[in-house]
Amino acid sequence: MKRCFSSYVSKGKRLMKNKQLMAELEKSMDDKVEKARLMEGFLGYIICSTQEAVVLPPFVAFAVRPHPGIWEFVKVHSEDLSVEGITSSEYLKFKETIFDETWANDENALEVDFGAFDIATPQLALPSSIGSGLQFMTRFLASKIHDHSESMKPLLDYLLALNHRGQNLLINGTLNTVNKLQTALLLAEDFVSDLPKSTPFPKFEHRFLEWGLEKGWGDTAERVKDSIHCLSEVLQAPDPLNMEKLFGFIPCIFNIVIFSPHGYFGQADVLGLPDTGGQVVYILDQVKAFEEELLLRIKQQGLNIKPQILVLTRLIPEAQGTKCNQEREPILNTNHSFILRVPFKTTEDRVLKQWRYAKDAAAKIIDHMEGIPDLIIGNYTDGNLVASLMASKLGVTQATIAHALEKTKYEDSDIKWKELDPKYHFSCQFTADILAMNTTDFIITSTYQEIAGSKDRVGQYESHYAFSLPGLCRFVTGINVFNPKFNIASPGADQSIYFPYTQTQKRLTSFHPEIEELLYSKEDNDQHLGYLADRNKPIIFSMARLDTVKNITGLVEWYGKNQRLRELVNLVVVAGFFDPSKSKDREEISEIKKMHSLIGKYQMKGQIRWIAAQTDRVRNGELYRCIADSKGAFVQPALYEAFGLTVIEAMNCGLPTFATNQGGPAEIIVDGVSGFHINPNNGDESSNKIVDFFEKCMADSSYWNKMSTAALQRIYECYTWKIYANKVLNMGSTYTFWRQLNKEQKHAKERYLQMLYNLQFRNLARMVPMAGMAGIAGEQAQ
Ligand code: UDP
Ligand code: LCN
Repeated sequence: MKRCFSSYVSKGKRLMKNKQLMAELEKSMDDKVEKARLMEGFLGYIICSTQEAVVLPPFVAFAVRPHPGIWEFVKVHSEDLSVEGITSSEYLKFKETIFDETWANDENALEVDFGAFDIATPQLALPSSIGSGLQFMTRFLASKIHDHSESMKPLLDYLLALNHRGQNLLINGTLNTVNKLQTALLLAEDFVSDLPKSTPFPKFEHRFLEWGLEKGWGDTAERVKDSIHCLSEVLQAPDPLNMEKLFGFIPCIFNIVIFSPHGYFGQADVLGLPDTGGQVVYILDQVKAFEEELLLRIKQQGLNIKPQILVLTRLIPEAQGTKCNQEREPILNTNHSFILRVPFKTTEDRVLKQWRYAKDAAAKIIDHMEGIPDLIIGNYTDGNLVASLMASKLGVTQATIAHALEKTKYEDSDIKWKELDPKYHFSCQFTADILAMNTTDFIITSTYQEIAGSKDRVGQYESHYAFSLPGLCRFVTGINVFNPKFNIASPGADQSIYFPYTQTQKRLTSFHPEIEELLYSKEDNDQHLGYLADRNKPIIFSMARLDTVKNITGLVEWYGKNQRLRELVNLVVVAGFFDPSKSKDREEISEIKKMHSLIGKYQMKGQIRWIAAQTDRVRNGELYRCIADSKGAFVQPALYEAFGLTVIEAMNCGLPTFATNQGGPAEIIVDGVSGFHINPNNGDESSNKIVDFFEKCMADSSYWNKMSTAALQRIYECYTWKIYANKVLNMGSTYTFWRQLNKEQKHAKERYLQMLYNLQFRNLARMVPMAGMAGIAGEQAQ
């Protein structure tokens, strides 16, 4: 160990990642038995569990991550090997010393610690529970209002405050004590028990009013009785099951605002434009799911209320032929949901006024909804920041979403922010992210890995736990992933578009001639390149934006190199377009060139079909199914994928799917059961796994069907919009109650956040050059 530590410090001060630490540890030990013993020892354990270390001779400071979400900081003296625990602040100072020594030694450097405000907030303890915030919160709330009737008062206040446009719901002001409420519930339950189950609520509404009970309990006597009984149980002795049920039927959310200001947000002709990938698909599908669920709940609550959902985005005057210059647009396949576009306005000297967008948007929303919303949801940095400003100002419950955060995309993006700022404005972006994460009442994520990563990979949110922007701010606690505000609610795919290939009655056969042309015609044109000589072979299919990270060129190369695979199947990819001179994106240009060169290098003509980006989702649905008809498979080879909508679209169509083990897809698919994981960093292993599957299918014709059915089963159990909408609406009502219960602490934290926003963020935003406005919107998402 001494040899190892002396090699660590021999090169002077530096930052070392786990791989380097392990490599030097290996080099310092030649005896195998000794090595095994040392690895099991305390220092061996520290090194193995370390994400990164700071070498400041004679010390080495370690950021140890023994489990997802759990961080410990220690420093080791390289000569006597003494170990001492240090705080996150001390560790960050060590790290800063490498990049900005003056700042690291400045006693007045700005340190922000949001952990200081979380003393009264219950925290999860088990890494495996991270992301199950709602479940935990329900249990916590049940215990919090458990002991005596005085502790029930916040629940009573919450119920008394329920209303829609001034009309009381569930109870009115006459039931102003817990005892009075309990008595009324008892009388009402007795009364409804004697009625036929299907008696509609209006038939006995007048009796309820006599007892101080209002609308909202249910549409029939049976449902009303059930709801009343549930509340009585909670008031008698709260338990998590009844609490969960209670927050599932309480009528508290009718109007939702969703912010997604960046990029081109539209319903047609936008897929493929900067920043318009899965994000737009996700929001439009989410709106439809919310509306359906709200309508169902409202009906079951016995109410006659129209829900309203607004997606707030930016109005783009030069809309490039899209509808992004229209102020209001109804959302297709919904009855009460709209896109509302508000421009980014500047003052005469062309400076974007702080608050201006949030203020303009608030006025439009209130005008459209004729009141304030019940829930505000932000998306990505800018959307989450505006949502935070507005939710704090209006006192409304807030949620944030950001399936892909920027910080983990670039190594050391925090500590090296000064280098990257001219291009990416990370100082501004990370500060905004931290403000939003701490302001919001709950955070909706798509998978566990998004929050807390995996055993070896740090989660996207987790990377905001302790970090430093030297010269600017040291976040000693940015956000803690054990906070119960974190929730996993995975998206689904629109099942009216992505349905199984076996549902022959629903199949969109009118698209078949076009799809036939797209897949099999022999001539090249601006829609497709290359051809498939043997159309009897199954097709392996992929579809993605032509970004480096999507690794479509990786898949093409794996295929090119694997003769066995080439003999068994054809390859079809939908990605980007063919003429590099038509792209403005450096990455895309290089990927286009790489595609051409790979097709030439491996002489793949006759086996590969490259199709240009496709914007018609409905036809794409049928395309997935036609691939299933060929008894093919979908392959998602990304180097990293936050969630991966194409994976669940393919699975919804009954297409066996191979997807990257880096990111969300690793959770969506259970390897070997509902699909397969592939390692994007090991092409040979991945392409052989695909061949093995097709060989097995040839030997056993039922195997393909088995995998297809298992993919569908996985989707129906875990990845539908119905499950999503139900979960998120329950979060809305539960966290609204928690906001009320936690009022004082939330208020104190809000004041601290306001200070950071005003004194720090606004100055940073002011420094972003005006000409880059479109650039910021364009570069930060996805
Ligand atoms: N998509 C499309 N045409 C294309 C490429 C992608 O319609 O040429 C759709 C795809 O079906 C999916 C979305 O765009 O709905 C991509 O979402 P995903 O989560 O896979 O990746 P993202 O683009 O968001 O990184
Ligand atoms: C952003 C991504 O990077 C994808 O992985 C997701 O599927 C998409 O958003 C929708 O959430």
